[in-house]
Amino acid sequence: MSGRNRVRSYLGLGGNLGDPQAAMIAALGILDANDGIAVTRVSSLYRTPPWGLVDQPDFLNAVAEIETSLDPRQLLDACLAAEHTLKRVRNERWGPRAIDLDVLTYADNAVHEDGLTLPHPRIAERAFVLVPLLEIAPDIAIEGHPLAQALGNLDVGGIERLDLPAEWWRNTP
Ligand code: A4P
Ligand code: MG
Repeated sequence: MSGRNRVRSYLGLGGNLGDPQAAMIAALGILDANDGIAVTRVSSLYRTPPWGLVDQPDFLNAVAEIETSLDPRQLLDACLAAEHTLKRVRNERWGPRAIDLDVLTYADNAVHEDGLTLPHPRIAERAFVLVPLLEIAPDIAIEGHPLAQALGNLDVGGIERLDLPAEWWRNTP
């Protein structure tokens, strides 16, 4: 990726069907192989109670920091293509899935377009996003509001950090 126009962005990863850890490793490998994306850091992996539709298995969640030369729409499309490659079955809203990739932030950009909202509108409501995000970006703010403050309003009960090697997400050849 060229050094010009590199933008820092954070991606949320989640899944609760099949082997979500393997699906996340594969998804990060697909994204990092994109000429316009470099995965620079990934949080620990967390086991999290289901949010929204609660009668489903626990999720695994993580957050990745990337640098990208793609524009926001191209980045979303790359995430959707990676999900598709990993054969995510799209059915119920908030229902079970093998891999879900959300674009959380794209520098400080605010985007309100058909099919793309940035920053992701529900970051501050979701401990399963905030806990891994604050692990790798403790000072991150949205529209001037530090996200660390939002965590105080959320229930983090049941969220468990998995004891894995720091580079758990690297694709082994
Ligand atoms: N879309 C718009 N903005 C964005 C963005 N910033 N990033 C559009 C990603 N997508 C964005 O997404 C539907 C459409 O949203 C996309 O095609 C894109 O055009 P989706 O992922 O198919 O929809 P969804 O997942 O069914 O709904 P939603 O509201 O995105 O749900 P989430 O946020 O994905 O939540 N509990 C735990 N513990 N952990 C989880 O990971 N995940 C969900 C799903 C529910 N409960 C969970 C977890
Ligand atoms: Mg989603």
